[in-house]
Amino acid sequence: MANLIEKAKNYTMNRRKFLGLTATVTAGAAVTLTGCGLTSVDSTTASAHLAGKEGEWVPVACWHNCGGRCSNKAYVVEGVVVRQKTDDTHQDTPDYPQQRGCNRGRSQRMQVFGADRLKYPMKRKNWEPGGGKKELRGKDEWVRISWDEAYEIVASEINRIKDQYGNRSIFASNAGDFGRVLNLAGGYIGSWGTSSWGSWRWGPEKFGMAEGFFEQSINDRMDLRNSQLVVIVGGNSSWSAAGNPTYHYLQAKKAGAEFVFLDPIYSDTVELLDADWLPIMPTTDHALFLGMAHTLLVEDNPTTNPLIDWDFLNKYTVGFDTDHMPEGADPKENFKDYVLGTYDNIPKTAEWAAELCGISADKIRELALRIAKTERVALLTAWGPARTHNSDSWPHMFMTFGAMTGNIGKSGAMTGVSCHYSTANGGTWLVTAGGNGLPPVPNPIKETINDNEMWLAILDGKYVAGKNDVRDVNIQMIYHGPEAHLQTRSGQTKGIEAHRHVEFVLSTSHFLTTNSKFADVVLPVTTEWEKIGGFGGFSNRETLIFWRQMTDPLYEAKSDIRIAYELAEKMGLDANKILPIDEKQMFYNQVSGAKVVAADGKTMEPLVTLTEADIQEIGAKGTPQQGRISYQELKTKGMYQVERKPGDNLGFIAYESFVKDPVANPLKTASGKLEIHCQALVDFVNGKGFTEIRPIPTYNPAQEGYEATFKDFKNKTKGDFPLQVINPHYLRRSHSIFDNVTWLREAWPNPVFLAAKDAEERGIKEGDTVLISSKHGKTLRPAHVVEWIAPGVVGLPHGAWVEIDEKTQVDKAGSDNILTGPIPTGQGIGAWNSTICQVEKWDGEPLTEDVKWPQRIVL
Ligand SMILES: Nc1nc2c(c(=O)[nH]1)N[C@H]1C(S)=C(S)[C@@H](COP(=O)(O)OP(=O)(O)OC[C@H]3O[C@@H](n4cnc5c(=O)[nH]c(N)nc54)[C@H](O)[C@@H]3O)O[C@H]1N2
Ligand SMILES: Nc1nc2c(c(=O)[nH]1)N[C@H]1C(S)=C(S)[C@@H](COP(=O)(O)OP(=O)(O)OC[C@H]3O[C@@H](n4cnc5c(=O)[nH]c(N)nc54)[C@H](O)[C@@H]3O)O[C@H]1N2
Ligand code: SF4
Ligand SMILES: [Mo]
Repeated sequence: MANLIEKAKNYTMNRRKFLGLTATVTAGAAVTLTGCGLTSVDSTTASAHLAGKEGEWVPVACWHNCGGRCSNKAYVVEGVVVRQKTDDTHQDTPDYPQQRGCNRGRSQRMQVFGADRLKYPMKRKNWEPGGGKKELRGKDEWVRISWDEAYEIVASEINRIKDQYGNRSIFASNAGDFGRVLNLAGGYIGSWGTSSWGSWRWGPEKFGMAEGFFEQSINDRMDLRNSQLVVIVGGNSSWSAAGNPTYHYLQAKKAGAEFVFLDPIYSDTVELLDADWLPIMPTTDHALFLGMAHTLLVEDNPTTNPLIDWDFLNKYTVGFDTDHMPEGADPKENFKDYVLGTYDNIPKTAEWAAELCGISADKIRELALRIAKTERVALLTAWGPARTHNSDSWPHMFMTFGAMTGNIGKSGAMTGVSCHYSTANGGTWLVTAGGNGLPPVPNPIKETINDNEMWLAILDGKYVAGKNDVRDVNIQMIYHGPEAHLQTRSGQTKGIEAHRHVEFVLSTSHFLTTNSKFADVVLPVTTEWEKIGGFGGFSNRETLIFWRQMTDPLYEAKSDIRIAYELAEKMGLDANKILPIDEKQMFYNQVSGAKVVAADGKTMEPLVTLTEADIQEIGAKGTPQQGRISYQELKTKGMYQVERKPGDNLGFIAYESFVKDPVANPLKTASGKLEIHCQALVDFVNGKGFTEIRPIPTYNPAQEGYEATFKDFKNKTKGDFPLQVINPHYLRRSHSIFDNVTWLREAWPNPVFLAAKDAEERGIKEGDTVLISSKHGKTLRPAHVVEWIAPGVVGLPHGAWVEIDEKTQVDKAGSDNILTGPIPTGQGIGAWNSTICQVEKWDGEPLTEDVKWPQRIVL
């Protein structure tokens, strides 16, 4: 081992050798070494040394917001991760499937021990108090500093800025644990947004949808097998819901369900399920559903051709027609008359919808009738279609159509969100982790700025705080914590400008991410592999993943909360408020507070058996308890999964109690019913102060949606930005995370997906470097010319780290948010899938594959 450590230490000596190491990593053969603050050694040396030696499988964290949550284990020999594996704790069956990881999780060691990990605190070379050549942010050199100097700089800048401009001049869009010290120091302005959910975030609870939360809007996976038809509006689980969801869909298929997808992409999921595909133009689903509603209204005859579930509408909803209006509402403002065009003279016919959405009127009618004539339909949607401007009424429309067709609250019939961790498996949690017991440190400042407006607010000095409430603001410090918002929020071009505008930018980070690249001071933080242990959140309802520490903190990295604590001490604040209990106790609280569903299928009881010896081993205070799994077994297995069987009492039917007895179990709306006319939704959305909606689900075209690609929509003349660009969540990354991992760069190149027709019209061939331009920015990518995306739609995978070329000022990395605009609408939706663009052949230097680009190794 001594030789191995020596060799690795030498590698850390200089940058060139580090780059050499990176090449080894790229070749895919490196192992990782821990315990002495080192990164990688070449595989021959390591293998020779470690061959035949016994190690241990350690359950390790895979903690990203990736839509999955899987078992991940590292085989550790003498502190070296030799290989990784995933769930093999039980046989894999459709009813009781393994929780297997994806290729990102299996590459996790290349991230944790990457040669590009930040090793020391550092400052920008030209930084000076107050800024110092602020325009160099993003391109300056870095200088190593001690933790002491780092705390000194951060403390004095926070104090200087708050003395000079007040605490309202400090901005953090997700401060995480560091927020505790900012709060102790008087607080900061935060941000808000609908992020993942688009218009599903808050609006739907106003009209009665999604009892509890979105995961309770659909039935569970076992019940999905009772559906005869599954209609999925924008959803590609095989890319964006890793783990078992696609497998669950497959079980429904095997049980006899037919599948239809409305999606601009003929995805791997559509192909796997041998589904019917309707290539809809992004941002137009609402129009298509109105066309279907119109079809049903004009063709329905309760005796000869029953297509609408009038009983359901009459008993469970208000606002569908004049006879069923909520108290005090204008009777003209009903859904039926809107669809028929009674007052606006625009019947929302299938032909009207076809113009707007790109699906023919015949196909729209056919789908409407197919749904209406099938007894048990699952109407499912992921969030992609809702991450569009002005989509605030879209969930309302979707629910209304579900109600019209009676697909709510019954076995095999459901209408709701199938996305992220609850894709194809809705319901309440059957197993949960305990809280860590850390009391909050409240932020004295209650103001927050919408994500879409934050960069503009920094540049222009004002923001919208609500209807008729525009406020002045003077942001002079930005803090970046566990988020990648300069990369993942709209309007990145403005974001970069904003970062060069303020007096101080601080970032805590694992790598020189976009946030950190544009900062003045960067502090290295530990990954979960270096922390004490815990549970993975956002799993599926049946599974709880447990992980434990596998290495001491690497280099000089510290956790955010430790940094907050030490900074508070430096600033003379009451640091004990930051960490009133220690990290071991926080870990213990999560374990002892974990719960699992009892035999009755309802009550939750303790999950983990803890003995006196276990409590001592953890080093916490507590009392022994009896649970379902021993602490020692949990430490080895790394997970607990509730075993499911068809017909067990652990299933879930969304809205079941409401549908059984709407009087005894009303929804949380003013009327207690599903509100197709919903004043609360109007008050909420219009109250945000951006745009306005009506109480019934009317179609509101997106800024930068399909219609905006035309100069003259009537004559179908295209404008300067004739294409729509959407951002599929991509297998290489979890958002921006993993983009720097060379194994994944090699496995998943990062092209732009172009429809063959669009490519041909532009003389673009497979592999050509193309320039993608929007109103807001420009980026380059190699073209991948495909038949599986609707002509007119461009697929730019989400999350690549921006890389502005100094000569051309064009991004080379395919950063999605270089193209998006900072435009808040409605409830402040992150409206990434409503962006219009042009694509052309690039006549500059062609791109090289990004797997060959140098890693961002600093110091
Ligand atoms: N154009 C476009 N933009 C989008 C989307 C889109 O489809 N298109 N999708 C949106 C969606 S759905 C989402 S959820 C968001 C995601 O937006 P973000 O949450 O901003 O994205 P992540 O890349 O997950 O960023 C997490 C960051 O936290 C860092 N991190 C992890 N752990 C720690 C820690 O302990 N301490 C510190 N200090 N840092 C840590 C990671 O390294 C990473 O840089 O992106 C949104 N942005
Ligand atoms: N690999 C990977 N998986 C992830 C993530 C990741 O970054 N990488 N992120 C996770 C997170 S936080 C989230 S929120 C989820 C997001 O999960 P989703 O919202 O499901 O993900 P997307 O890939 O953005 O979109 C899904 C589908 O919607 C389609 N679509 C886009 N716009 C429209 C539209 O206007 N109408 C219709 N009908 N379809 C449209 C796209 O073509 C795509 O097939 O993914 C999670 N899973
Ligand atoms: S799906 Fe997510 S949690 Fe599972 S292995 Fe992949 S990255 Fe890790
Ligand atoms: Mo998300």
